[in-house]
Amino acid sequence: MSTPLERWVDECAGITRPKAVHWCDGSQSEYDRLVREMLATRTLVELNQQEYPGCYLHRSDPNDVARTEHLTFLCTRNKDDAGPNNNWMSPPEAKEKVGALFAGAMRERTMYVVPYLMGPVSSPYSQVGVEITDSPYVAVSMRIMTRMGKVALDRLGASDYFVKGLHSLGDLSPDRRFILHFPEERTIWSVGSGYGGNALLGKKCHALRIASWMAREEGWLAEHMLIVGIEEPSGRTTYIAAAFPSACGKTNLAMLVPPASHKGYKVWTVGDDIAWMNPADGQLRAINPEAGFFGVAPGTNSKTNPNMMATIGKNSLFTNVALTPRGTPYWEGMDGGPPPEALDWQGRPWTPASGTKAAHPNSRFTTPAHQCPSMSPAWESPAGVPISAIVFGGRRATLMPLVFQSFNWQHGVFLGATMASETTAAATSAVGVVRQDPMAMLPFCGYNMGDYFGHWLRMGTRVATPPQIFRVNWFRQGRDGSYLWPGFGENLRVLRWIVARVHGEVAAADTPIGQVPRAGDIDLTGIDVSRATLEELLAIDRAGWLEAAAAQDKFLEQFGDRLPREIREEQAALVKRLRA
Ligand code: O2Y
Ligand code: MN
Repeated sequence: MSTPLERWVDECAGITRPKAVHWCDGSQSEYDRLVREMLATRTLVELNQQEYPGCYLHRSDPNDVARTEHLTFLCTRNKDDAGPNNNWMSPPEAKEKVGALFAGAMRERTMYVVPYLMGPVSSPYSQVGVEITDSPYVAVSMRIMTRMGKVALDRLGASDYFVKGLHSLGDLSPDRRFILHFPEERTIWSVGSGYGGNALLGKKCHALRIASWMAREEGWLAEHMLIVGIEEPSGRTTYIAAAFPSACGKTNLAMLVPPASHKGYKVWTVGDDIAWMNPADGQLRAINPEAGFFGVAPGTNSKTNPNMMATIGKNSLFTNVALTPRGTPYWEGMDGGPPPEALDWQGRPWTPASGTKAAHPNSRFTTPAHQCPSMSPAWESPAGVPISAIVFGGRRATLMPLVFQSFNWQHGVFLGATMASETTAAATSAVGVVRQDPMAMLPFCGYNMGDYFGHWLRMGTRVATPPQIFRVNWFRQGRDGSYLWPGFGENLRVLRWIVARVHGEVAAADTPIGQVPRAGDIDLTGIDVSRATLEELLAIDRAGWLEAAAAQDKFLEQFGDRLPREIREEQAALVKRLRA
């Protein structure tokens, strides 16, 4: 008798008509064979194996270089359940329209069946998914990003409870590209893209959009958050989960190296992008559902992220970076400056005088997490790590102080709900525009965000000791446009204040927007930041905040009846405090 998985695979093969079906077991030999096949078809280019053992370059279609939010849809029976934060298509329309694109789509290709586990192997919080894909690049990337193959099949057994992802490259035309989510059926359909968040379905599609829907039904949180442990010289480790919109330095923060002035401190990486947080023993405990990093290459170097540089030196896939004559990868902002000549991300001859970027601004590496020197000993703990603080951050040149704390959980949810950040190149949208991005989940929340805020409010009542909530902003600029705060490793000074607050070891000043550090409580020894600059970083511009509150109001109003009363009350209370 066949299993539900086998029946679904047969059904998909019947529609897509592949020339062969391969069930991935996740073994090294299978990975090596797929790599060899891709080298033969030039889907991969071998990098210098002395300097980058086990590393390869992939060039995606030039029209397929980033997530495409305008082609990403939620397909719920009721349109309001998707909310104004999602594009919506009715399930019957989606199945008819996009089903036609899958018909015969794999005719000349092999269909790879990729069973995967999101989360540590024996964790009760982990989930099984299966991605069917006609892209061997996706199959090998999924082996890096998830626990893939036999381990997932063993966990699934004959159960029908798994997230189903059907992916085909189609013809890679943006006109026939769709990323569809059917949360009521725990199903994902993706066609027309072979890249990143559109095609590696375990990541944004499963671990955020589908999982956030499941989390609301089941009483947990699936969030776009890094997870770190801050170990102090005393040996105490405090775990923090932090949400930042795409390309705000989240991965760098997850792998922060303490500055020389901070002997005895360690920052342990648990995850760099996604946190699943479950109530247990009166706290929220977090797991990282992923097993790898899909990091942005440009700007990564041994100053911004030495741990990542150490991670990507072997067994990694590089996508849309430039290639030097030595066979090594290059991207803007890499150590050592540009090479005199290279092939750019599209394989065209390039020199520093070309006037174009050598690597695509959204070029990436896919690399195994276990290779990262700062990986926490607890990163695969089945029970997860206890979260003491939740941090919401964004990229704001003005207004937003370096750090402040919410008055309580409800106010903290409001701080998350009103997050806004200047956009960057990670998604295909304009760069440098302030965009409201609640909890950094706007592109990833798999349901109506009004309901999502309600779910967050309820979660605070489900645990005896909920995490304390903070806002941070590393990106404040002075009048001359220079950054006021050095960022990177020095952000530990801010995290130390957060840790001290969590343990009740430092006071704060009440202001209309929340609890702000007293300037003397952020340690400035050993850095070139004056007390006056720190005061500027912590100052509250009431008029600016009132303007921002009006923009927030407009954003929140779109959720209509679905916006919880508590969020309206917090908004009104903020304005009242600012006017007082
Ligand atoms: O552009 C893409 O397809 C990838 S976007 C991405 C990748 C890794 C982690 N986060 C993100 C994001 O956009 O948040
Ligand atoms: Mn992300």
